[in-house]
Parts: sequence; C-alpha cells; structure tokens
Amino acid sequence: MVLCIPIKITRPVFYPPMKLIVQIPAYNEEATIAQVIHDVPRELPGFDAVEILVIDDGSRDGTVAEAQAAGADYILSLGYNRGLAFAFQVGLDACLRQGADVIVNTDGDHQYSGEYIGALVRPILEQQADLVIGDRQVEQVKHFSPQKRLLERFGSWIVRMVSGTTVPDAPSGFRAYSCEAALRLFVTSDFSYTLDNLIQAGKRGLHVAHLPIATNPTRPSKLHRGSWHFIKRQGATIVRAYATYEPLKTFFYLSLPFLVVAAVLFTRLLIIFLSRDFSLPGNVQSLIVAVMALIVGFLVMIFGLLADRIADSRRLLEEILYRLRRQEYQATNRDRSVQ
Ligand SMILES: Nc1nc2c(ncn2[C@@H]2O[C@H](COP(=O)(O)OP(=O)(O)O)[C@@H](O)[C@H]2O)c(=O)[nH]1
Ligand SMILES: [Mg+2]
Repeated sequence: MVLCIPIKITRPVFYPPMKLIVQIPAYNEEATIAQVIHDVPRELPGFDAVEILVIDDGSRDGTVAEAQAAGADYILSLGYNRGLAFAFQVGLDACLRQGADVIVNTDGDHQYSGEYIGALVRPILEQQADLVIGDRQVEQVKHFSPQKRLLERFGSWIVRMVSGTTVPDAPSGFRAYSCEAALRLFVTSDFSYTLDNLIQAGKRGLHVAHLPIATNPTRPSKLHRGSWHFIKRQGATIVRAYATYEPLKTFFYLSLPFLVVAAVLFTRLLIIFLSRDFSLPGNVQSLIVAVMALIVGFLVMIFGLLADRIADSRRLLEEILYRLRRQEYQATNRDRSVQ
C-alpha cells in the first residue's frame, strides 16, 4: 500500500495509519537528550503513532544510554563522528525505512520545545506544505550575541533571495518534512543540511511554510565556531547551491565585470579610432586588455552553458533517485497496514 501521499492529489477515501517520527541528531548530548525525548508528545491529532529516532553521531559520552533510558524507539549509531549533515541525511533515510509519513527534526541540546511539534506538522497534515521551518524569531533571542543575530538574519535574507522562499529563519534545525519532501531532498553539503535543503526545496518547487516558535537557552552552538568560520562554511553552501540550480545566471553575473570592462575599453578605442583618422596611436595596451577581457567574459559564459547542461543531467538524476527511493519506501512499507 502506498503510504506516501503525493502532493496535490486529494486524499484517498481510505486513510492509512499515519506515523510521525521525530529524529534527533545527537553528538555528545548526555546532559539534555533525555529532556528532549521526554518533551516529545507521544500522541498527536492526525497520527496513529509518534516515534523517536536518535542518531548518535559517534558520541563519546553517555548519550546512547540516556536516550535508551528515556524511551527512544530507535537509536542509529554512526560509530564515529560523521558530522551533522551526514547524520541528518542518514536519519531521514532511516525514518523513511520505518514508514514515516511525516518527519520532524529537532536538536539534542533542547534548544527547541516539543510543545510546538503539533503545530509544526499541521500544515503538512493539511497538505498546505511539504516543509515547515520553526522560526526562532532570532531578533528576540536574548542568549544570542548581537553579532550572531545579525549574521543569522543576513544569512536568512540571502537564502530567501536564492531559494525564492519566505522563510525568516533559514538555519533553524526545528523542521518538519512530508514524506514527499524527505524522498525528494538530499544533502550535499558536508557542514549543515539546513540551508542546502531549503534552497533545494525552493528551487524544486516544494511548498515551504514557517511557524514562529520560542526557544530555550542552551549551551553554545558547536556548529557556529566563530563568525568567520560560520560565514565561510554557510557562504560556500549558498554559492554552491545557487550555482547548481541557476548556472546560467551565476556564470552570467561572473562574466559581467569582464564584459563591462571590454565594452568600456572598446567604446573608448572606437571614439579614438574615429576621431584620429582611423588610427590608434599609443593604445595597444588598452586594445590588449579589451580583447583579453572580452575573451575571458565569453569563456565564463561558455562555462555557464556547460554548467547548465550538467544541471539538466542532475535534474534527471534527481528524478531517478526520487523514483528509486520511492520504490524502496513502498517496498519496505507494503505491509504496514497489518502492524
Ligand atoms: N556540532 C555538531 N553537532 C552535531 C554533530 N552531529 C550531530 N550533531 C547535533 O546537531 C544538533 C545541532 O548542533 P548545535 O551545536 O546545537 O548547533 P546549532 O544548531 O547551531 O545550535 C545537535 O543536536 C547536535 O547534537 C556534529 O558532528 N557536530
Ligand atoms: Mg543548538
């Protein structure tokens, strides 16, 4: 039986049992993981089951024991530390294998309150969204430094521009995925999944919603290791994602300075040429620079065309991956109705 209901198709008359899995990527979170697990509501309107998956990213403390004692349904141990982006993707795949219809991601440091999970998944249940992001309303978070607040707001603004979504808090880790979104999206960044996933979702036309939430004060972020580190890693993710989805635009913007220099120099040379009896005395250097700028500008545009072709192939690969995952999902969940 197909449990994943594709977007824009009205619900079947027969409602299959709905399962929500809350996944928690955790790296050395023994102090807070139990609190996060206890905070997850085990009964929610619209779901027959709410389960919890902890992805232990090679923790060297008592995270696993704490999670087990607190009642986590599944613990996925990655063995050694693979980083948040990897842990997140492996978690989504595991949730799909367990037959999740909706997946919520929350952090192991108890930054996010379980009380918002019901509201977070509602737009997905109502088929109004594929991805819902918890908006921490960063400007009001007192335990963030002014610098961090500014960075996060600026970063979110860039992501909105790039992705074409309206999400106010792009790096938020509190988010809900419909089964369709989890099957379609995949993380390519090795730093964090948050921006990567959001840009993919926006560019591939998934519906992205957001919900204002309040957050709990927590330990300092382990990902945000200083502003420069954060800008470098997240900046690289945004530039890569934009170039992947908009190669023609990206390479056109890159070629523009060269073409402008060439145009200005050629115009100047033309004026000199016409006003000095069709000769260009003493302007060989300008001519060389103009020709070089023109060549580089055109080469960059040609790279854009190549990148555009590669992006086309990637689109096909994405579709193949989606269909493969969907088949796996249907195969592993064929007998869910008898559970
Ligand atoms: N920093 C970090 N966090 C990880 C890793 N693997 C999983 N996580 C989890 O990712 C979540 C977010 O990390 P955190 O340091 O709170 O970053 P924040 O989102 O900036 O607050 C937490 O639940 C971590 O336990 C890892 O390798 N490094
Ligand atoms: Mg945190």
